[in-house]
Amino acid sequence: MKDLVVVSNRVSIPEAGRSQAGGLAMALNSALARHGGMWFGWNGEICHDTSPQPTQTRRNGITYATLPLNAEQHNDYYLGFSNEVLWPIFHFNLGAMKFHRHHAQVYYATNQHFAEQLSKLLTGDELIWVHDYHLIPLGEALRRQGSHAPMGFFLHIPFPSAELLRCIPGHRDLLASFFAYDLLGFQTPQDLETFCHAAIRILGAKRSDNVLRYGDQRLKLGIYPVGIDVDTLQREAQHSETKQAVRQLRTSLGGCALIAGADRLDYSKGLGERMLAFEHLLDDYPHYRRHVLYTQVASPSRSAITEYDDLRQQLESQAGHINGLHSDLDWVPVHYINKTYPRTALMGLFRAAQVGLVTPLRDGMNLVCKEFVAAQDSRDPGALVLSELAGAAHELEGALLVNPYDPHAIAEALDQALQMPHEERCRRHASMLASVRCNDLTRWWQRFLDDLGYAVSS
Ligand code: GDG
Repeated sequence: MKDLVVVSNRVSIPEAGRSQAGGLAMALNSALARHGGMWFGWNGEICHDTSPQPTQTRRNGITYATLPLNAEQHNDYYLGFSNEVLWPIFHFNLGAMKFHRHHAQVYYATNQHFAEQLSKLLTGDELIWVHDYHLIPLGEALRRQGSHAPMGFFLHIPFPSAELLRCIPGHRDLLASFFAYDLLGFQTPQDLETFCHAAIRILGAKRSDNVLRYGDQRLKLGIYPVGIDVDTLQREAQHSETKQAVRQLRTSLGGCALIAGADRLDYSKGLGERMLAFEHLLDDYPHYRRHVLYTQVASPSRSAITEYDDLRQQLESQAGHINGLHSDLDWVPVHYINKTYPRTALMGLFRAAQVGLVTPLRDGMNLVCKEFVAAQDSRDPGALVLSELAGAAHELEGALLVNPYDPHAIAEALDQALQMPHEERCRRHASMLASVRCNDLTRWWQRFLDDLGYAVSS
């Protein structure tokens, strides 16, 4: 069996006694534990070296080869081209794009540097799985280093239309670089179709079913919706009920219905529109005043980028405005929290909520809504209000789907969710839980690696 090499922009090495941060990290660790192998990427640090070198750490049979970024790479590759060009364009937000030719050059150079460093660690008998938009040209750079390994790429975020892609200077090269991989995975059928359309239209690629040919390169495409570890999250949510903080949260509700959201603080998550929607709920349905609370956790993210800092200030102002206008001495309607909580606390928050509010303006998948479903007590589940522009909307038919740009429509859906009869809540929740179980996290990585031609031992 070939060893597996996972490459992602960011790698967090598990530390003894500390719970693993994200579900996705747990999934990739479990894939690596099953196959043996290595996880390569940035360690989150910034250094002064011009050519940072990786260091290797072994944990539970997995090698973590991580390297720092230098200041230029951090500014131009990570903050610049990845997060001020690719992230906004791939989320259909042309207005947030800030292109600098030098950032694009450093993006390619950093991918080349990663490929050179990674190549030194490869034996030639591995299967390589590259993740996300920071590393699109990595496969091409590895091929230049002489790698013939089976190589797959998974895009966690949406793929933009050809017209938007064309706004990125150098988009032809970027698009062509996908063809260095053997398998390209997307979250939804729509992303796969927009990619094919762009490759055919811009590059003149030829399609036959889910295979694209460009010159002598052949690229297989597939759909792999990312899921969650349902059993673990259900256990955490149940267990959270014994925790004092969650008990205090329930007591503090004082009989009010709780609407809950928890997201990275990112303009793609539609947080401003959500605040407006909650304000419309209080204005248009005044009987909810003093009977409903909205708690929004917005965990800090990419704060070195101006748009993210502006959004933080905007949300503080919106929450302050709603509370200033609507609060009473014994009732504060919005709890806006700009910090990162342990995952168990989030699961406790979701379990205590009558409504999960997840309204990204665009999202590759969105795991929060799936986590909300897993956290519910199936005897008395909450309802989910979900953006129709999240990848997860393709799977969660039991959610109340809304257009995230329409705060009045979100307020109407909130009203419907708050009034939803018990029988309907149970029916919708059962359907969503079945779907979340069907496409769980293990199935995601197993299907991807199977399709990459790797025999996964069960
Ligand atoms: C990208 C794509 C795709 C949030 N606040 C806290 C916290 N979170 C956790 C959530 C969830 C994760 O962060 C966010 O995942 P999402 O899927 O919602 O969004 P992105 O971070 O944008 O992820 C997305 C995903 O990749 C996977 O392919 O679904 O579309 O954009 O797990 O629970 N976690 C903790 N504290 C917080 O305060 N511990």
